[in-house]
Amino acid sequence: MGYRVAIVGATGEVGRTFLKVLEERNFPVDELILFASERSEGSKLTFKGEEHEVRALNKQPNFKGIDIALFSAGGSISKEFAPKFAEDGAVVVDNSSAWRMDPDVPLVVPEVNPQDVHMFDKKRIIANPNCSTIQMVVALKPIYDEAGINRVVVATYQSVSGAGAKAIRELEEQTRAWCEGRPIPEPKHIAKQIAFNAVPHIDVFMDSDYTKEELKMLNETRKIMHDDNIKVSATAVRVPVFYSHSEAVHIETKRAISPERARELLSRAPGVVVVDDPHGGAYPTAIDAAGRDEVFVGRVREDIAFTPGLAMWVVADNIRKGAATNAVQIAELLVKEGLV
Ligand code: 11C
Repeated sequence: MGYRVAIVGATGEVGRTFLKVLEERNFPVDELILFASERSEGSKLTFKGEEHEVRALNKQPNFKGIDIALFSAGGSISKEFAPKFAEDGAVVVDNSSAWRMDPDVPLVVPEVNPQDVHMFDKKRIIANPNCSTIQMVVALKPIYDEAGINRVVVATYQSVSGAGAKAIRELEEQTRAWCEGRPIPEPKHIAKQIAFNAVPHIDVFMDSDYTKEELKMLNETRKIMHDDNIKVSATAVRVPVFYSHSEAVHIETKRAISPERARELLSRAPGVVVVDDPHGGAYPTAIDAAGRDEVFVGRVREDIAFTPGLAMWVVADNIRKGAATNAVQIAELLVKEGLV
């Protein structure tokens, strides 16, 4: 049996990747209904060799007959439309930050807290975490289970695709201008020039002087791990990379764990690939992870500053595992558990 699947925000970076991932993983789709803004109405996207026309979300009288709706159209669209889809019978998997901290909405990474999908019934909405959180918790989970975790200090190196297609074009245009000896155009979508730069400013600054992106890494990790005692101090940095976020993660564990044991646990962990032979030149980079669904971990070593502790380097495709793939995995869990 297949499902009637809707995609909201179908023409965006994540929306298009939903289509690819559903096709690649052969998700049982009986009917696909694509929604976007009025601007994209009538445009066509291909799924399994067939063209599907995009409908304007705001012109639909109702959303009846949809089993699963995958949303990636920004927080305000999710706030307004996710409850409408849910009321009309769909289970919504939402990629925005709109519902993540709602106590009645589970926040799920299938490799970490798959059991939480069962708690979707109050609102019929399941939230997909932020990309930088997803890849970090997938790598933390086996360490947490073995040795416990008190605190994490993380610096991120985030690709421009996290800020959408316009930011990808901004990096392209600035780079082209520099190569052609022209003045670099003023930044519009990233706070400062991103070509040949590193910008420690993702999302808005909060009263604590951390950014919202950085606080998501704290709050979402606590919710996913069901542990309000974990401390996460993040510095989120945009770098001139198109796809994949990289993270330098430093962990204070509760009990000692050797790098060898951590590597062994990580290599057995679902969704993780260990690439760790630094003297032989093997460690993951953003380019290796782009287009892949796994979380890549390398540079596992004893942390010098935290005792007991570990340091590691974690890389994943932010549009795939950090967004579309994780959401489709949630939909797969719903099917497997008989919840749709
Ligand atoms: C970025 N992590 O790289 C952000 C994008 O809360 O879903 C995703 C923001 C979010 O800019």
